[in-house]
Amino acid sequence: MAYDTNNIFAKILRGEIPNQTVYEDDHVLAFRDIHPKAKVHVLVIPKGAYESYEDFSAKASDAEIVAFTRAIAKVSKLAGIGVTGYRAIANTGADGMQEVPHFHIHLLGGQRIGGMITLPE
Ligand code: DGP
Repeated sequence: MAYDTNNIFAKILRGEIPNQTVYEDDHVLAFRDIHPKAKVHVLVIPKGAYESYEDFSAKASDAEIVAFTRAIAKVSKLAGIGVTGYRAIANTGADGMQEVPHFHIHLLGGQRIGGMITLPE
Protein backbone atom coordinates (compact mmCIF):
# COMPACT_ATOMS: atom_id res chain seq x y z
CA MET A 1 0.00 0.00 0.00
CA ALA A 2 1.30 3.48 -0.90
CA TYR A 3 2.00 5.99 1.86
CA ASP A 4 -0.89 8.48 2.18
CA THR A 5 0.70 11.93 1.98
CA ASN A 6 -2.52 13.46 3.32
CA ASN A 7 -2.48 11.64 6.66
CA ILE A 8 -2.65 13.90 9.69
CA PHE A 9 0.97 13.38 10.78
CA ALA A 10 2.23 14.18 7.26
CA LYS A 11 0.31 17.45 7.57
CA ILE A 12 1.88 18.11 10.97
CA LEU A 13 5.34 17.44 9.50
CA ARG A 14 4.64 19.93 6.69
CA GLY A 15 3.56 22.52 9.26
CA GLU A 16 -0.03 22.58 7.97
CA ILE A 17 -1.44 21.60 11.38
CA PRO A 18 -0.01 22.92 14.67
CA ASN A 19 1.43 20.63 17.31
CA GLN A 20 2.87 20.86 20.79
CA THR A 21 6.44 19.84 20.04
CA VAL A 22 8.45 18.09 22.75
CA TYR A 23 11.52 17.26 20.66
CA GLU A 24 12.77 17.59 17.09
CA ASP A 25 15.89 16.65 15.16
CA ASP A 26 16.77 15.90 11.52
CA HIS A 27 14.92 12.57 11.51
CA VAL A 28 12.38 12.73 14.34
CA LEU A 29 9.49 14.81 15.69
CA ALA A 30 7.82 14.24 19.07
CA PHE A 31 4.65 16.02 20.13
CA ARG A 32 1.76 15.76 22.58
CA ASP A 33 -1.15 13.50 21.62
CA ILE A 34 -4.31 15.54 20.98
CA HIS A 35 -6.41 13.04 22.99
CA PRO A 36 -4.09 12.09 25.87
CA LYS A 37 -4.78 8.65 27.36
CA ALA A 38 -2.52 9.31 30.37
CA LYS A 39 -1.17 12.32 32.28
CA VAL A 40 1.77 12.28 29.87
CA HIS A 41 1.08 11.10 26.31
CA VAL A 42 3.66 11.91 23.67
CA LEU A 43 3.87 10.63 20.08
CA VAL A 44 7.29 10.04 18.53
CA ILE A 45 7.36 9.90 14.71
CA PRO A 46 10.05 9.65 12.05
CA LYS A 47 10.13 12.48 9.51
CA GLY A 48 10.39 9.93 6.70
CA ALA A 49 7.27 8.62 4.95
CA TYR A 50 6.76 5.23 6.65
CA GLU A 51 3.22 4.05 7.22
CA SER A 52 3.80 1.62 10.08
CA TYR A 53 6.41 0.07 12.36
CA GLU A 54 6.52 -2.83 9.89
CA ASP A 55 7.31 -0.44 7.03
CA PHE A 56 9.84 1.56 9.08
CA SER A 57 11.60 -1.57 10.33
CA ALA A 58 11.89 -2.96 6.80
CA LYS A 59 12.74 0.18 4.83
CA ALA A 60 14.20 2.97 6.99
CA SER A 61 17.91 3.72 6.72
CA ASP A 62 20.26 2.81 9.55
CA ALA A 63 20.64 6.54 10.32
CA GLU A 64 16.86 6.94 10.64
CA ILE A 65 16.52 3.88 12.86
CA VAL A 66 19.37 4.96 15.13
CA ALA A 67 18.01 8.51 15.38
CA PHE A 68 14.51 7.24 16.15
CA THR A 69 15.67 4.81 18.81
CA ARG A 70 17.94 7.40 20.43
CA ALA A 71 15.12 9.94 20.39
CA ILE A 72 12.94 7.80 22.67
CA ALA A 73 15.16 8.36 25.71
CA LYS A 74 15.59 12.05 24.88
CA VAL A 75 11.83 12.49 24.64
CA SER A 76 11.10 10.54 27.82
CA LYS A 77 13.52 12.78 29.72
CA LEU A 78 12.08 15.97 28.24
CA ALA A 79 8.54 14.78 29.06
CA GLY A 80 9.58 13.98 32.64
CA ILE A 81 8.91 10.22 32.45
CA GLY A 82 12.41 8.86 31.86
CA VAL A 83 12.95 7.96 35.52
CA THR A 84 9.42 7.09 36.63
CA GLY A 85 8.75 4.95 33.55
CA TYR A 86 6.26 4.69 30.75
CA ARG A 87 4.68 2.35 28.24
CA ALA A 88 5.80 2.54 24.61
CA ILE A 89 3.15 1.37 22.15
CA ALA A 90 3.30 1.03 18.36
CA ASN A 91 -0.16 0.17 17.07
CA THR A 92 0.52 -1.50 13.73
CA GLY A 93 -1.88 -2.25 10.89
CA ALA A 94 -5.45 -3.49 11.07
CA ASP A 95 -5.17 -5.94 13.98
CA GLY A 96 -2.98 -3.43 15.84
CA MET A 97 -5.82 -0.91 15.46
CA GLN A 98 -3.52 1.74 13.97
CA GLU A 99 -5.55 4.85 13.08
CA VAL A 100 -3.00 7.23 11.61
CA PRO A 101 -0.99 5.62 8.77
CA HIS A 102 2.33 7.26 9.62
CA PHE A 103 4.57 5.24 11.96
CA HIS A 104 4.44 6.51 15.54
CA ILE A 105 5.24 5.30 19.01
CA HIS A 106 3.03 6.38 21.89
CA LEU A 107 4.86 7.12 25.17
CA LEU A 108 2.37 6.96 28.04
CA GLY A 109 3.33 7.82 31.60
CA GLY A 110 3.07 10.24 34.48
CA GLN A 111 0.97 7.67 36.34
CA ARG A 112 0.61 3.91 36.68
CA ILE A 113 -0.55 2.69 33.26
CA GLY A 114 -2.42 -0.45 34.37
CA GLY A 115 -2.61 -3.91 32.84
CA MET A 116 -1.04 -4.73 29.52
CA ILE A 117 -4.11 -5.01 27.26
CA THR A 118 -7.77 -5.99 27.31
CA LEU A 119 -8.84 -7.99 24.27
CA PRO A 120 -12.34 -7.37 22.89
CA GLU A 121 -14.95 -10.12 23.48
P1 DGP B 1 -3.02 5.23 16.57
O1 DGP B 1 -4.37 4.67 16.94
O2 DGP B 1 -1.89 4.45 17.19
O3 DGP B 1 -2.86 5.43 15.08
O4 DGP B 1 -2.94 6.64 17.28
C1 DGP B 1 -3.14 7.87 16.65
C2 DGP B 1 -3.06 8.95 17.70
O5 DGP B 1 -2.94 10.18 17.03
C3 DGP B 1 -4.27 9.05 18.63
O6 DGP B 1 -3.85 8.76 19.97
C4 DGP B 1 -4.73 10.49 18.50
C5 DGP B 1 -3.56 11.17 17.83
N1 DGP B 1 -3.93 12.24 16.92
C6 DGP B 1 -4.82 12.17 15.90
N2 DGP B 1 -4.90 13.35 15.25
C7 DGP B 1 -4.03 14.20 15.89
C8 DGP B 1 -3.66 15.56 15.68
O7 DGP B 1 -4.14 16.26 14.79
N3 DGP B 1 -2.74 16.07 16.53
C9 DGP B 1 -2.18 15.34 17.54
N4 DGP B 1 -1.29 15.95 18.33
N5 DGP B 1 -2.50 14.05 17.75
C10 DGP B 1 -3.42 13.49 16.94
